[in-house]
Amino acid sequence: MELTWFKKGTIYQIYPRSFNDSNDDGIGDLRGIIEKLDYIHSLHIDIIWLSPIFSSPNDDNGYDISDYCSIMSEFGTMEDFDVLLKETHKRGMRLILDLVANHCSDEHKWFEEARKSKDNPYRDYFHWKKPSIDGGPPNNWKSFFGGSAWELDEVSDEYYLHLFTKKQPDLNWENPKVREEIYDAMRFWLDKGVDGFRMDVIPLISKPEGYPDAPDIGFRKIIEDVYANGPTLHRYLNEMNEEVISKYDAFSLAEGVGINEDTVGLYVNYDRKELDMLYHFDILECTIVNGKFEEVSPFDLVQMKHIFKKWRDAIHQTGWIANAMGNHDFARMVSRFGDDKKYHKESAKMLMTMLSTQNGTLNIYQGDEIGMTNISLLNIDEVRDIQSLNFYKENKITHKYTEELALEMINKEGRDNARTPVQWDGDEINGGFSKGEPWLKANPNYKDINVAYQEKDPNSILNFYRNLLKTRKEHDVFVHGDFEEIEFNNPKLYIYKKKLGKEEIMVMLNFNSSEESFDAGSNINEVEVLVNNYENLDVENNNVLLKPYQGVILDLK
Ligand code: TEU
Ligand code: CA
Repeated sequence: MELTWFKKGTIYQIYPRSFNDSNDDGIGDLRGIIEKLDYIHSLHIDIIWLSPIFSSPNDDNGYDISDYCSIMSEFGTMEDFDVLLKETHKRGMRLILDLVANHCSDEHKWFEEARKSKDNPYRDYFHWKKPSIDGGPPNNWKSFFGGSAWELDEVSDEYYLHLFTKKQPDLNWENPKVREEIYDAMRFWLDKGVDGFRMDVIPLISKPEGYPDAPDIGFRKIIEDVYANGPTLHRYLNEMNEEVISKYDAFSLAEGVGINEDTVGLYVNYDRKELDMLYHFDILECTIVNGKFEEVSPFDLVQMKHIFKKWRDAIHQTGWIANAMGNHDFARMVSRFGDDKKYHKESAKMLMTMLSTQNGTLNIYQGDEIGMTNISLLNIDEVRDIQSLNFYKENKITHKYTEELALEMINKEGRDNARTPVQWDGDEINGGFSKGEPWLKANPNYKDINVAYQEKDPNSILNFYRNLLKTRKEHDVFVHGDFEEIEFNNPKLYIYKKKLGKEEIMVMLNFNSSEESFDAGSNINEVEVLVNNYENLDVENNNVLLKPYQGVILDLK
């Protein structure tokens, strides 16, 4: 297997709205990103992924696109984009865009036309159905963001499908014209020199024939069995690859919603020529039992080890995946999987030590490199995320939870946690993100957690990430290799050895806030320490004593 640039590369995800605001209107923008390219480069990042930057009424912050070939006015101009691309390439980095092709905005020309009449030439770009006998929606499908997935269009007395908000009508991929439109948009950006796409909810593009009711199996299973993995999906992914992606030096990174270890191969196995990689939801959702704002389970390390192992085995030597512990849709990784108070620094470093030694392409989300944490929004007026707002509204009707509890759940799981402005400087207003009023408030802890302070501190999370990512570049065994698990059922420690040709490393991670010891099995006193989030490693004979949240990588060869 060849370790191509996109396999070995580290991806840094930017959520442009929250990254850096160059003109102080409170919204991050492309010029703001350009200002920070040297910073990103200094992290040893290879690939930048931009969340959607296309024209959009921003019902879902750009995941509702009204024109696939123009830039959202708040973010800047096409000229800004061209500069951004050029400057990214100049630094030896690549740039990928977020292709939202399952749905578009209801303000896209296609939908505005389609809703005019039943015989409009664009009608068949979307999914339309007559009401059920009682006049209600055609089936029982629920939207990801609450309520029915169907919206009645008064003009034609037909419903259209929207798996997300009603301002995000699903595109009908069975229509060859739709596919051609999307492929043309992809070519437009690839011809400019873009290096690939992250593909939003791509497993959902093919709908089950006849739109059957979903069985009562819980939302997560419904996604897998009903919404995702549709009958024509793989034909289209193959077509997209053949007609577009494969013609360029570019790659596809799919959002693996609704995919499990049994189906992943159908998407990413090399011989199928569909997608280059995907990131799955099992780690991101491992504390979310069925869906957001329902049941939450405590973080369980052994379960997480099983997940990593399961996915590793599923694509072993046949395909490729990417690994992420955070993105713009989930609460902050250090708050979820580590300790964002007493052991903030230690746990943030340890978690990335783990992620960077899992097989696959490494995905990092903006702000995690300084250990940004969840925020406590004080009341519902401070909440911006449509998913959280819809949950709150729905709860006002159902009264399932008290209003206090609903807000608490939003603060724990809501997407705004990951979307607060990046904390550049502790001495500047809004953490240096903007001098204007930010669209979502900055986390007040920017005074302690910020890039400027961490630049000066050699032991900061930021400088640790730099060293870790640089080390990863020098050792392919971080990126892939054969695993040997040690003490697999230990609920506090995650220990493994990895081997690739002549390279061999040992990774030792303590997920606990107390010291933990284990028997290393052989003498590791003499070996080189590649990475360590503490100054020392405590070894006596074969016995290793790991400090709270200590993470160490040893070079065994
Ligand atoms: O996310 C798809 C998705 O499955 C999310 O709805 C996810 O389940 C949820 O946020 C977790 O509770 C993608 C984008 O990443 C997201 O930002 C968009 O809102 C969504 O698609 C619609 O485009
Ligand atoms: Ca701005």
